[in-house]
Amino acid sequence: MQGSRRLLLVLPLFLQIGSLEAFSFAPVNSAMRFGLSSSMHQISLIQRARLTLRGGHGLRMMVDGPRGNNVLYAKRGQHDGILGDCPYTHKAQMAMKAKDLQYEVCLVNLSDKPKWFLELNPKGTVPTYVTAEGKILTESDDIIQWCDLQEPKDFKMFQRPGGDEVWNVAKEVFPAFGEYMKNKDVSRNDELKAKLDAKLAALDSFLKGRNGPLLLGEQISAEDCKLTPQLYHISIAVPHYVKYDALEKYDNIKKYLNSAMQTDAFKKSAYTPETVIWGWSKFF
Ligand SMILES: N[C@@H](CCC(=O)N[C@@H](CS)C(=O)NCC(=O)O)C(=O)O
Repeated sequence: MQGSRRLLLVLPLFLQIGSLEAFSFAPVNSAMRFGLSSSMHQISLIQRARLTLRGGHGLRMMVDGPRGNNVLYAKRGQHDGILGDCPYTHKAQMAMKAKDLQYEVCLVNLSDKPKWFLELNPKGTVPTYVTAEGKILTESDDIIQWCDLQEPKDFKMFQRPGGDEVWNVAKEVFPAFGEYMKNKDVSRNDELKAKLDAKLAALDSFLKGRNGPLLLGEQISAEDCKLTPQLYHISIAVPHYVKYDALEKYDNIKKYLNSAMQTDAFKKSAYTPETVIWGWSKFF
């Protein structure tokens, strides 16, 4: 551990971090459908200070003290110690987990950004990753490119053949979803719903007949890291808030999402469906 202002505690096995109890809520239907475990957040999550210690798991904890190298700064969720909903952080973490990289996660309250975080990344965005060498990466694409330079170097995620072609179609989906979800003008609802449906239809027909199970075959690509967290949001937030299963008729998308969600990279980097719902609650 670097950084004199940080204190790392290795908790004995009989201690428990009280807020881990918050991880044990029941997964909602969509998560169960995709085999997502609500306990996955216990993996490699570094707890910030202010937690109550009550007995249990042998976890390492970073007591309030930001900064240091090999730390990924991510959005804090609905409680202390809960990873927040951010598809860009999820994208970066999927790539890091796909490469089996070890690092710490530090959760940042984006509603009340600490001064030290703004000094670290004046844009105030997550993911922010400080590499082991102290290089500060503030864009998820840069983090994926950095992952490509790590061992095993022959496993590349960025700019694989076919990636641009997939992304040309896939990139249209999330903005259409966001526009539909954030819309306050009731008279535009049908139009925006139809627009999202058209983008999903285009993606579904693009995926039809392709060799899977992932977008570019067996190995995770940068496009999987981008698209899976986005489809994950759509699969949860639309049925929850709009009572409409946007993916229902799109078997190729569902098949793809199911495969992507079964990867270790996804499971080790995902936040729970409840956190997705919490994240979108400010628009409803
Ligand atoms: N282009 C950035 C986008 C990152 C981004 O927009 N992250 C959101 C959270 S999902 C954020 O930090 N927003 C700032 C805020 O909420 O104040 C990337 O790909 O890393």
